[in-house]
Amino acid sequence: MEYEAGVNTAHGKSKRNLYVIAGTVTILAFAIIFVVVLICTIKTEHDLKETVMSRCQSYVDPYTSASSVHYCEDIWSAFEQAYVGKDPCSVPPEAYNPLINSFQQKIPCHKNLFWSRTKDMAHAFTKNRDCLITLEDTLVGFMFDGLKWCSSKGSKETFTTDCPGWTECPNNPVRSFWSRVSDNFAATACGNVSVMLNGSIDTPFNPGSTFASIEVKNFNPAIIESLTVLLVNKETDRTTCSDESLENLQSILSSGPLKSVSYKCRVVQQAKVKDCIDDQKTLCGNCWPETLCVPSTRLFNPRILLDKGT
Ligand code: NGD
Repeated sequence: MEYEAGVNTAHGKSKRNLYVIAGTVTILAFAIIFVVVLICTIKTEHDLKETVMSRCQSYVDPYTSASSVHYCEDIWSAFEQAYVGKDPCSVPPEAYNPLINSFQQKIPCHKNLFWSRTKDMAHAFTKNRDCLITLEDTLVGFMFDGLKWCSSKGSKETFTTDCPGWTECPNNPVRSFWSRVSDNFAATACGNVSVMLNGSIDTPFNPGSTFASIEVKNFNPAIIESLTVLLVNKETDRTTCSDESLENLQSILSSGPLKSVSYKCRVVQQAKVKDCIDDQKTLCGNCWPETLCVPSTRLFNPRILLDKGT
């Protein structure tokens, strides 16, 4: 009997121990998950701000003796106002108006290069050449290119994962950002501007693209003189300036409010663009003859034209 009682007590104790261990493990697991989620949440917000701030400072620093930290902090605050605490499908392009108004960067006339389905080529070109400038070479484009962000209704946080995709809902924070800054880049473009289009796809001028649906629509005919299409063809491509989609672009320009904007089109071999990227002795104007491009000298640097908005 005594033996049995001893066995029962020992059995009871080990059962209790098991419960205690299981309970502790469960609590620990929840605590670890909670800490990991907390760190991830703080880290994503911190990572985005850190990336954006360091891009901003690296852009602004070489051209100012004052600290760029406050300048970039102000831009970051104006940016956050657009989407923090909002449903990630209810952020319209106008939500970025405070960002647009938080600073100014004047792009000299004849420099704007728009692109559609030619991002890498356009950027490789402007990285080595000062004669043209894409949106992503301007401060606001440079700060946010390739990044993702969103928040949620009533939240104070910024997330960089599980944000709506480009086509998931039109008024998502990233798409609306690019719509608003593209609109501004186009609306302020002056003189002879260019667009690099892709001759390897069926519709180089695609009505659904940001270039067609936002940038062209926001051209200001009072300040834009001409648009030159640089139609980039690979060796085997046979796309010409008579492509139907380009004729549509031409007719958009020749009728309606943009009729004072003259239209030009050049077929440019991809290999020629690559030569121009690699060999900087070729003058910009010779990369696609007859383009109204000034020689590749450091006539200006857009960065020094940064100014605080009023
Ligand atoms: O269906 C899509 C999609 N469409 C566009 N994009 C898409 N992403 C998806 N996941 N799904 C995004 O827009 C993607 O990041 C592309 O790299 C980018 C540009 O799309 P593209 O090549 O079709 O060209 P767009 O004409 O729509 O817009 C380019 C012009 C150019 O003159 C810039 O001044 O509009 C300005 N931009 C717009 C959108 C995004 C720049 C960007 C950018 N830097 O990410």
